[in-house]
Amino acid sequence: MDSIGLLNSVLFFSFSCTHKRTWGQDKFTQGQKTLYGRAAPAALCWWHLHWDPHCPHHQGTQVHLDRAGHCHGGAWRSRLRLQAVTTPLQLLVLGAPALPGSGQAEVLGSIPRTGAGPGPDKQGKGEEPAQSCTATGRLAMRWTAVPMASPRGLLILLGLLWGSVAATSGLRWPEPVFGRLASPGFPGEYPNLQEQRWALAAPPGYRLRLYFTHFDLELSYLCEYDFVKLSSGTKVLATLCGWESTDTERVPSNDTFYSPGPSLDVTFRSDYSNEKPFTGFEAFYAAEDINECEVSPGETPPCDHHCHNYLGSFYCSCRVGYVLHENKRTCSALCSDQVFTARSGELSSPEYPRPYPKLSSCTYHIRLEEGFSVILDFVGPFDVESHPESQCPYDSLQIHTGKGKYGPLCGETSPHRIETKSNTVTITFVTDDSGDHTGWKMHYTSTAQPCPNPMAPPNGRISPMQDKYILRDSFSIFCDVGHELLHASLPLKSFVAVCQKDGSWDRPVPECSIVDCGPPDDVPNGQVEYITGPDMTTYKAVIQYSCRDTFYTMKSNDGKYVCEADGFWTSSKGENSLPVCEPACGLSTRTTHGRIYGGQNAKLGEFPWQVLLLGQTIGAGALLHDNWILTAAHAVYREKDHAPSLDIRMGALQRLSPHYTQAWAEAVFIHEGYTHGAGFDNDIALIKLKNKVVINSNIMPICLPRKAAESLMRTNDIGTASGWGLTQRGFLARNLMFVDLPIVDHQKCTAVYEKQHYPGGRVTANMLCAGLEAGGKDSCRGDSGGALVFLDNETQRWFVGGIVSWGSIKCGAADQYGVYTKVINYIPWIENIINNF
Ligand SMILES: [Ca+2]
Ligand SMILES: [Ca+2]
Ligand SMILES: [Ca+2]
Repeated sequence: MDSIGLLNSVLFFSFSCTHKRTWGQDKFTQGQKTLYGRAAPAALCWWHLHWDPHCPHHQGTQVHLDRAGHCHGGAWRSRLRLQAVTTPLQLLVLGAPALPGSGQAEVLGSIPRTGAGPGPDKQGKGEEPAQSCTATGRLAMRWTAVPMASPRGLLILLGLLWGSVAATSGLRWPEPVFGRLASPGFPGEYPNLQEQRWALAAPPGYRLRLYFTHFDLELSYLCEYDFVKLSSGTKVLATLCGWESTDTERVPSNDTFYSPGPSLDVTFRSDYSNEKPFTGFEAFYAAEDINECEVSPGETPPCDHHCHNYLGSFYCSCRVGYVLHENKRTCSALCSDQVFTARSGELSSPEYPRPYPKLSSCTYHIRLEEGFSVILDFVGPFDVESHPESQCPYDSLQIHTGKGKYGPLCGETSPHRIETKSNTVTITFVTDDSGDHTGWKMHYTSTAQPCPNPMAPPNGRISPMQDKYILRDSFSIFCDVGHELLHASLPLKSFVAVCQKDGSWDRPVPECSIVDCGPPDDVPNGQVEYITGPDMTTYKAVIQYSCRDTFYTMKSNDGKYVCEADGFWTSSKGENSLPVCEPACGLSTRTTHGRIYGGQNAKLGEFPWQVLLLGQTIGAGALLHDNWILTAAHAVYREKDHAPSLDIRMGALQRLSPHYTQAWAEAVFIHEGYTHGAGFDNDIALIKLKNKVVINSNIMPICLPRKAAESLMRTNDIGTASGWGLTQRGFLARNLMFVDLPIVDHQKCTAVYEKQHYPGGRVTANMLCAGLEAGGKDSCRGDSGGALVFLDNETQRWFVGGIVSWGSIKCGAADQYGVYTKVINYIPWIENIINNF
């Protein structure tokens, strides 16, 4: 299979059919090549061979056409094998295999021999100058694909294919091929004028191994007289003669000979004479598997990736990411439809910079948003198989945009930058089945119309800062501390502008306006002063709250507030809530202390917490804070459902005085443990006022007892009761009266009332008793609900220790005591109501 005549030259083939051109151009350099075409049934197809009759390398070229077919996807897939050899000029068409539905081949021409140029057989072996030839001649071979006669035909074919598979799977081994050859008369002298030929044949995929155990032939120059010739087809493997090797003649000695294919011809010849007797030869042969996967250095391996030998043949497989081409040898890369959407990136031929795969068709899509324009820059070595006179006939790189196309590109010169002016680019890379070239690599970038560089507003900054902003680029504006984004007088939480495809920003730049906390809220009974400047309410402005007069004290903070960056007035404690001006409690102008018999007229400001309740009966209460009244449950029980009818008066000494402060009840809260008419346990109630009363020296709440107050209300400690109740004379007092009373031992008081058998008159732990054993001082009817107050020495404030509740019918009688609701037992109840209503 020497192919001197085609060394370094190129023949071109093309394939066409009546239905459709299915295979473009192909080329053929040397050795053998399998061409593929796919033809629909009944299509008429041609293979065209183009060559140059004046090219010495094409002369003496012989082309073998071999044909087989198999069914694929319902159509016949025809295969033509072309083999170039150097021996006599004719075109051979090998017999078609007798497969059903296979076609017929017809030779329409042959390569003529022209006289020009030396014949290839005259050339020295392997010394052909590197030169390529153009194809101008023309040879056509017609091929008809005949449809199958019936579906049964297909079944027969499949059966045959199955049969061949079965043959290789070990069910039917080929018959062993081996034997012995010897010269006539061996081991005696061989006769003259002998010509004997052995045609040895091995099964397909096997070769023949032959070696000599004895060799003794007449020696002649170039073995012209007697010889043993080993050949395979037209190829002579060895010509042997003599008994030992010389410069020009060869004996087999210990050599083992292998046929290149499954056949080996052994020819023995002797001429008319021998100078002396020669004993001839003895040889042995056997068939053995060809390991197609083992190739000598420099030879092309039969498989692209992995080769797997087996008895009779071999097969190929591919690495991950590749698929075996239908030629069963080539590994095509799985490289179609790769999509790139980033604004820049890199793409390259598969395996770059190692040689790219054969018979592959790669597509790369760069898809960017409209408005972008893709720029392609080739980086690194560029090497795509090319042809000096034809435009990229083998491997080619093509670039398509919506507007145009670039390429095909091939060769070894890196193409220049391509500014596509398009946002979508498709790159196609198609390779044929030969050549080792490293391919290409490109870096793509994108550009778009730039937007004008943004300007930061005063007191604001831009992020990120860029030299240039193009499509999709964005920037934010951040205001300095104490400033906020404002657009068209409306505050913005954040601001991001995006560059659009026409090179404009999608929204205007806002301003950074100083934060304004606005006018501070009013504090009831308080006032505010601007410290920083008149009516200054912007960032860092300071205001100072203060309570209106000495009867109010500020609670929760010192009243200094600053306008912070978040737009809120904030105290030094970090609170946004307003300070509270709470009324002071328990302040009295009273100076008289000590024991006074009977009641005594009170002066203005001595009992500023005293409240007169005029409902269905007369009662009393004590002001708590500036909108609550503490009283006895029995005193307001009848008003609990008609709170608005309760007439509440404060700030007057005279019960009937027209000068008083009027208040109205919003709701009455009776202790849930109180049962009217069934004793006086839990005799406590709260009245919520509709409006807050203004505190002054004549109207001021009483304090609630502190935890430590228990120690101030022990037996014999003095409390003071006040009210307009019945006096010793049996009338309601006109002027507010008060009386100092000592606390009575609780057991003693309990025992007194146990003796009396009052209906429901039982002293409980929620009560305390006060009065003199001798009598004469007491609270009485009409005083109900009034406060029994004690002075807290530590705070110098008065607090409410008891609420006038009940007692003997004969007020002030000896051995009888007034009974008061023990307020300290109800602090949680009071706080719960006041905080929740
Ligand atoms: Ca001879
Ligand atoms: Ca094999
Ligand atoms: Ca190639």
